[in-house]
Amino acid sequence: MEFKNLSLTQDGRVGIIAINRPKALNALNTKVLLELDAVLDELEKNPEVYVIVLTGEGKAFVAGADIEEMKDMTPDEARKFAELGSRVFKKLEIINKPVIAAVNGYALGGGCELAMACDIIIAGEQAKFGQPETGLGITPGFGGTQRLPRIVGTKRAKEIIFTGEIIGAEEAYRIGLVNKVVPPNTSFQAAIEMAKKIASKGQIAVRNAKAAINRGIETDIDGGVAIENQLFALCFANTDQKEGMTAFIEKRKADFKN
Ligand code: CO8
Repeated sequence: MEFKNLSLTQDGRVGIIAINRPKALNALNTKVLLELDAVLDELEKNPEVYVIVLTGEGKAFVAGADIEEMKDMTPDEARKFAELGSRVFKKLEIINKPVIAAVNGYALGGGCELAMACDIIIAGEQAKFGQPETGLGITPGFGGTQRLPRIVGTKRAKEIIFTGEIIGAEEAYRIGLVNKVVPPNTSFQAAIEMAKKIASKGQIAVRNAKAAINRGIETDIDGGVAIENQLFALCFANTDQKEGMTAFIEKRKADFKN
């Protein structure tokens, strides 16, 4: 598929999605969401891509859902828009490859929600995060009221959402919203480096670990451990496990094929 609002490129085993509406600070409208939906399908099926990096062109990661498009929506249209975004973000969250968000600027509203649906967030020092929706007379609509408290706890999430406060990268790191803060304009490079490190590991193991964490966190500890046991056992059904352990015994670097 040809994309107009984002680009898809590849660096080795890393698939790179860059949302490309810089004049509107990469605001998410229906077209962007549909392209994101399609690009994720493409990446999920592409056996050459092991890890995905998601970023935004220009000075913003994503400054939110498109206010222009939402302004005159009826409640029914707003629900459909919220459901579209939520479905695409869920696809991103559960896609069978790790996704790293490289956030160099604004990640606000739907942009913060998009970053939170990724597995890992790397922020440049000048990155800004927040859920300013209450200032627009709406609640977050792409999962912010659900993912933010799961990541930073209900007290901090309520404060951020109720006040609409915008926080910097260091504060986002302090509360556990981002994994790493790097110097300005280096988040993309740092994300690629981390992606390549992940791509050098056994990919069945990486994917099973992602599924175990995502599925387990939504259940109790016994259910979660049962999910882990199953996915752990499945690792023994492919050659990566044999290669990884044989390489250890033979004191050489593993050469994973999957
Ligand atoms: N939607 C549409 N256009 C936007 C958005 C946006 N979210 N953000 C920025 N833009 C546009 C601006 O209108 C402007 O366009 P133009 O040049 O044509 O005037 C251009 O991008 C550049 O923006 P600014 O001139 O404002 O740039 P500044 O550097 O001065 O300010 C800010 C940057 C602080 C990021 C500012 O643009 C801003 O506050 N943006 C809005 C942030 C926001 O409120 N985001 C939340 C949106 S709501 C949301 O995401 C809800 C998600 C769930 C939806 C569920 C649907 C029902």
